[in-house]
Amino acid sequence: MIRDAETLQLLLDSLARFVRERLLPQETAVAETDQIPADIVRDMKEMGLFGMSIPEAYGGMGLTMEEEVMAGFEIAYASPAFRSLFATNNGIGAQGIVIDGTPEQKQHYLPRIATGEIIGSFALTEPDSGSDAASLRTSAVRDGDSYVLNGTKRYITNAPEAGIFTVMARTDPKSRSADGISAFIVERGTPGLWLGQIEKKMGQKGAHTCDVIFENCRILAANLIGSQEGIGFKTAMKVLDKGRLNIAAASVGAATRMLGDALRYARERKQFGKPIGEFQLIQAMLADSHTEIYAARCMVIDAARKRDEGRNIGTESACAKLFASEMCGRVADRAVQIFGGAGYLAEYGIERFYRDVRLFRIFEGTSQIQQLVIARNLMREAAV
Ligand code: COS
Repeated sequence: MIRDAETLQLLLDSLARFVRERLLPQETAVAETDQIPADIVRDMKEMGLFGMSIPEAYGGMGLTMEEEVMAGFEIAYASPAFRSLFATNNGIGAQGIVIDGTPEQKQHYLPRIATGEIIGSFALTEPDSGSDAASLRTSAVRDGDSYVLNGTKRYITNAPEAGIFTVMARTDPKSRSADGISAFIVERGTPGLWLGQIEKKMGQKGAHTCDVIFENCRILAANLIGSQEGIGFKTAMKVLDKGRLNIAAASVGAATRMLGDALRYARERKQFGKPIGEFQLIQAMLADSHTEIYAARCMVIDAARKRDEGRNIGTESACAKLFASEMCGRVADRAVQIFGGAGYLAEYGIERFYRDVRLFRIFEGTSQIQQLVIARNLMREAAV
């Protein structure tokens, strides 16, 4: 749902300008230093990018899902590491509170998330629990007015920067399934909360990931999301339904960028006496990429509109994430192919995108998990 087309266009134009004037010139430096410059972070905060999906009542922009994915298309034109810094505040690192938090939890945390004063991070995955998220073992034991957490979370995006973590932990030790899981807000600096080393990754340099370790980490019972035990897995799944749409939008934005770069190269690079873009085999790669980006874009917008209508979009967001992230991988591969030898060199930047976007097919649920979600939902619907 677009509330006011003119206002949205102003936002999209300012994002496009910010991307081209401020982010693109810094891409190489970010990849080399593994850091986003402080002045860019400051500008992101001033533009409100940390609070795009936080309700206006808590100081955010309160974008609808449709507006947010359109903003996502623009932002993801730059290296994914830039969006990653504020993506968790708009997505998985804050939505647990937005969707299921108590009024007090929202009031306490969301305003600071909206401004970027604190970074939110989402801690679901563990060393032995990834796709099978309901098998997680981190425990939270009630002790008076507190819970005591023990366990390790792995591959946690933005954990090194995070001010708060949404942590899924098992409150019912007798249960091995989803209904024994609860979600908590844990603040950085809580005694017993440790961070591991920043991981070396294939790509997305500038975006950081590490383990989050809880050793008798005592938190207030008031930080149980929704003030209710046993609903944490569902909270996590609802958060991921939205997060997967954000990744789908990022895939569309990154693919658009790579196609743009490949098209420019195909017009400039001459072989056999003419630009390679005039050869039909190159044209086929350009055309297929454009077609698939268009399809993914339509799918993401349709799913976003359905979410704005209040519909359950578990299937649609899985479809969008599956199709858009796989599409992005194909576009990355074709873009490298069109660049030829230059595509393999760091200097041209396209190999960096090729590595960066590989993550889209993995995080917030692998492509195989999206297939499983879609097929299971189809089977369930067919059975009623
Ligand atoms: N919204 C609301 N509730 C949901 C839901 C959703 N999208 N998906 C599942 N649930 C509910 C189910 O309805 C069920 O509740 P009931 O028992 O009351 O019916 C409960 O959650 C358990 O669901 P389910 O039985 O489907 O859980 P499974 O363990 O079989 O598997 C998958 C669920 C595999 C889909 C889940 O574990 C998953 O998404 N895994 C991937 C995790 C992931 O994306 N990790 C990335 C890390 S975060 S970057």
